[in-house]
Amino acid sequence: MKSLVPFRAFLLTCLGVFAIPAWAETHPGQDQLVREVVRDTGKDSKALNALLDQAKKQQSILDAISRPAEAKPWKDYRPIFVTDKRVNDGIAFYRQHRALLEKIGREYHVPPEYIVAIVGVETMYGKNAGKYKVLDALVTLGFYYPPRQAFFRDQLKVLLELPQNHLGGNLDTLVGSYAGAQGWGQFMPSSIRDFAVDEDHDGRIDLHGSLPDILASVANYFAQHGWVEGGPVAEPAQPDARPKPITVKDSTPQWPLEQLEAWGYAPLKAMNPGQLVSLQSLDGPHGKEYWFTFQNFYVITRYNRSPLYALAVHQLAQAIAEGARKTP
Ligand SMILES: [Ca+2]
Repeated sequence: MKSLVPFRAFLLTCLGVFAIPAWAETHPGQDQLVREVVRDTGKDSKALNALLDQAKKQQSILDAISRPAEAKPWKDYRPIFVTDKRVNDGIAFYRQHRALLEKIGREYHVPPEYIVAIVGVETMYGKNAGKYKVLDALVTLGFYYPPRQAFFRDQLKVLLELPQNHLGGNLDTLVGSYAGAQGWGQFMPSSIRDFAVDEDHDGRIDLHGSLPDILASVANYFAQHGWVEGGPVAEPAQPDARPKPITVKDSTPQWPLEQLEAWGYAPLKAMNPGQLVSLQSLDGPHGKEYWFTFQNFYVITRYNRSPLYALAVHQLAQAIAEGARKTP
């Protein structure tokens, strides 16, 4: 018979002791993590252990993180994220919430269509915000996933340290992605701590249930990462017969446009030749695609490091903006 009594409580009952021996921890490294959270926040160790004791390692989470969509080439990635349905739902969402979106856009100096595109790509406008318990996800990846254990352990620590009014629900019932990201914008705990905002001023940050909080938090994330109001995101580049091969380690703009032109990549429209750009070459449906990418593209990659992600968000945003401009 499977006992419902947590393992630690069972041990304590058996042993009749109140000190918690290191070997009694439910997850490897739990005691040390709890000590750090207690040290840094003064939170109660019993309550923290109770939360962690009932969190479960889930093999499905370890499986899910091993097959990210970003491993696909652009020609297969784009059709997953830039679909007619996602565009049309985004246009409808924009029209329905136009006043709120445009107010937030003015306040944070970020175009509303990019805010809409983010919640569209992340969760289909809130419809798929995740089905995993956030605690299970971060316990699984923070304690049982060596390739990125340090990162996820840190996110778990931040989650345990977040004030209750930043969570939009009780910690032990919150759900999110397999990676522990929450809400319509899929914020990791450190992003909730650093960038989420209480836009509706009710004293809580709720990225699950408050549309103003959800949308303004995405806008604030972009603003704090250096979005340039009115600046370009990505523009097609036309290679000449023998363009210089270029490898970029991330999409930080690092060359003046005229340098890339000298290397064999021409813009399709007039742009400031001194403007700093980077270059992406992607495997598109009709062969190689080249893109000049700018500071705002780099900002989108702060949300998700993949250039495919950033280009999908950009193209979805453009399609939504075009549709939303037309009369409903
Ligand atoms: Ca709020």
